[in-house]
Amino acid sequence: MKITDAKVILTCPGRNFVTLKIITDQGVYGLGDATLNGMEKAVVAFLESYCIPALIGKDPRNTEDIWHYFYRGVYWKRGSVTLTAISAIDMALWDIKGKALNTPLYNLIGGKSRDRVMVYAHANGKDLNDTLEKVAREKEKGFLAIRVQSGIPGISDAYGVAKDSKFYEPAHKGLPNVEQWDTSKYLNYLPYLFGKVRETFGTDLHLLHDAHHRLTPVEAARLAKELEPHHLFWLEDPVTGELQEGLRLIRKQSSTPIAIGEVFNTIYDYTTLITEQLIDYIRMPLVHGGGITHMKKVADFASVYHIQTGFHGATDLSPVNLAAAIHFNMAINNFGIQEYMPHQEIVHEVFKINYRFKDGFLSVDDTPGIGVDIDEEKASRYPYEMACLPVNRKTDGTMFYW
Ligand code: CS2
Ligand code: MG
Repeated sequence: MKITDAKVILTCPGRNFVTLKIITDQGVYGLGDATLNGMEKAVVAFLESYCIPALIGKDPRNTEDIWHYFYRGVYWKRGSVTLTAISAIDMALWDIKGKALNTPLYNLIGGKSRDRVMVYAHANGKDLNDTLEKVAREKEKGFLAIRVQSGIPGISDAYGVAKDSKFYEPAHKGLPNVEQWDTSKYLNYLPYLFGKVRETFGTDLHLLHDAHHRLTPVEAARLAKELEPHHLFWLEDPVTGELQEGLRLIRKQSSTPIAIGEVFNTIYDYTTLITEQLIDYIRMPLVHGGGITHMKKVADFASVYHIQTGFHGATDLSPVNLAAAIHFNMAINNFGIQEYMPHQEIVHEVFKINYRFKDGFLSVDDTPGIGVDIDEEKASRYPYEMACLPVNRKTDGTMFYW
């Protein structure tokens, strides 16, 4: 079997998505998600200028060798752009493998450890009452786990809250918007917010929160400790991941579970965090974490340290990634939870999906491979529109983490 062609499909049905399509001499093709929110064209350039020419003629079944060709073989290693391209290639090759063997992807990863995967929704309110209403709405839909984000009194643009009541999408057309941050106001408000959520919804509902990389280790330790009585499912990205040892302080101070790594791209970002058991969930998704080939190694390594998966699944990761993630999560033993922000209906004009939501879980059908297809004609109707993620400044004007 040989790769005869490959192309990148860049489309913008409501937001930009990058999809790699790899075509073989036996008429079978595979799809891989190559979307990197706000940096889409950098991935397109790497795929088109280097990866695609290098793929032609290779046997698509050789997933392990091809992964290393593009990881070990590329001198300038690691980083989100390189690994998103490698992830897309890997996803597409596994899609081809499943189609060629006429079996769904989960069967190639380990078969079924479960029939469906628990997911969590997003409740983003502009203030306390709006947040409680949004939690109630997601609970009504059947979600058993809900990420709670709220506007913070005194902060004009808190992370995770839509400007108006429409769909939350952080990337905006054109150059970055400037958002505002005040750690002290945030830290003073969060315990109160979660106390009210627990008071209103009781203790069975799984609650999650994303600090979005914005605390120092000692601030994160304070927050994790003060949230302990509310038994969060996890506190996400409490600190930026560059300083892995920064998580030691949080671990010493609190039993609140920690999830980190949606911006990570290889196992090397996790070595201290995993071997010192500083975290409880790995967030690194297939689309940015090296695809199935690499993420299986990461998940197996993490399982030795009682760490589970908790893949990133925001709307800026495409349906191809989400379907592949469901297959992966169905197969591995140490699955934790899957983020699920449903894409806007317009996205499903372009991507034909094979997964469905029921009673708080997602499941896929037995279509061979990943099971998602893309309608290239429809995709061509939504041309790319430059959009950037915001930047973030403290109230004194200091540039900070977004
Ligand atoms: C967030 C994301 O879903 C999450 O946990 O961190 O919404 C993140 O802000 C976006 O994916 C960035 O593009
Ligand atoms: Mg996050």
